[in-house]
Amino acid sequence: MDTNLARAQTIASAEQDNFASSLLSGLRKTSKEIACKYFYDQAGSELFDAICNLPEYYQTRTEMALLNRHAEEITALMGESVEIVEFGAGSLRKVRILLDAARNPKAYTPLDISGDYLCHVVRSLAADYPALTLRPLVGDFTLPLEIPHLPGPARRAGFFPGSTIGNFKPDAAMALLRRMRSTLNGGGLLIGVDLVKDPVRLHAAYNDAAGVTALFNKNLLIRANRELDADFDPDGFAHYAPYNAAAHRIEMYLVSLKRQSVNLCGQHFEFAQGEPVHTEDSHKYTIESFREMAARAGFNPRAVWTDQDRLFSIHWLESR
Ligand code: AVI
Repeated sequence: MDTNLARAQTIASAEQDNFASSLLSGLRKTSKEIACKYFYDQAGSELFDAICNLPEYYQTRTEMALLNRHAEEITALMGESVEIVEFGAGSLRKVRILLDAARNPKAYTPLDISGDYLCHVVRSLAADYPALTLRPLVGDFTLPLEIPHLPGPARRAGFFPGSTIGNFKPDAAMALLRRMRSTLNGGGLLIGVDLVKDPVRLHAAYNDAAGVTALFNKNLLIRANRELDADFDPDGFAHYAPYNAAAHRIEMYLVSLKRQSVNLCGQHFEFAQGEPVHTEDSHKYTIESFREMAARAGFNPRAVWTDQDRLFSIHWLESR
C-alpha cells in the first residue's frame, strides 16, 4: 500500500438518508419524485461518464479547457501547501490539472458517498503524487458534516466542479454553499457553474441523439428493481427533459407511458398514463446571478473564468 494513502474514513452526519426511505416518500407525494443523488450507483456513474463524452454535452469539455487554460492563476489564488477538498469525487481528470499546477499541495481530500469509488480514485493518484497526503472521506456532502483537521497548519481550498450546484434548488444551493464555507474554515471555493444560454443547445445536452441520458434517467428504476426488489417496467416509462426558461432550468422526468402499478418494499404505487415522476433539475445561472447567490451565502466572489461563447463558468469564491 502507498504510504501517502490513508484508509477511507467514514464521516457520518446526524441526518440519515437512504434510497429506500427517500424513494418511498418521493413516490407518496402528489407530484411524484425521486432524488437525483440516487442516479450514481456503479452503472449510473458509468452512464454519467458516457454523458460527459457526448458531443451535445458541452459542459465537461468546456470546463476542462478552462481549468487547463487558467490552472496557474487558479492555483496561485489557492496558495501554497493547500489541502484541496473535493465535494464529490468526480472525474480525476479535473483535480489532476490543479494538482499538477499547484505549489507544493499538501493534501487531497475527496468526499464522496461511495466508498468503493473513492478507493479506486485515490489509489490511481497515490503513485503519481508521492508527496501528497491522500485522505478519502466517505460521507454525504449534502448533509451537515465536520471534516477533521489534518495535523499542522494547512489552508483548505474547496473544489466543486461540473455544475453539480445546479442540481440543487436555489434555496438548497445557498444552504449548501453556506455549509461548504464553514467546512472550508476560511479557505476559498473553486466552483464550476453552467450558464444560461440558447434553449435549443440546452435541450440537446439533456436529450442526446444516442439516448445515453435517457438510459441514465431510467437507471433509477433498474437500480430500485435490483436493490429494493421493486418491479418497475423501465420500458413503461419515457425520458422527458424540457427546458423551463422562466426558471432557468432543465427539468428531468420519467413519464409513465401507460396506467400501471408498481410494488416496492411491500407497498403498492399507481401511475396514471402520462403521469410524470420528477428526477432532476439542472439550474443554469448568469455569471452575475451566481455571484449574487455566492455573496448571499457569505462568500466574497473574486475571479471568474468563462469561454468565449459563455457556455460555462468557473468561480473563485473567497471566504469572508
Ligand atoms: C451532475 N450534473 C451536474 C449533471 C447536470 O448536467 O445537471 C447531471 C446530468 N443529468 C443529465 N445529464 C447530466
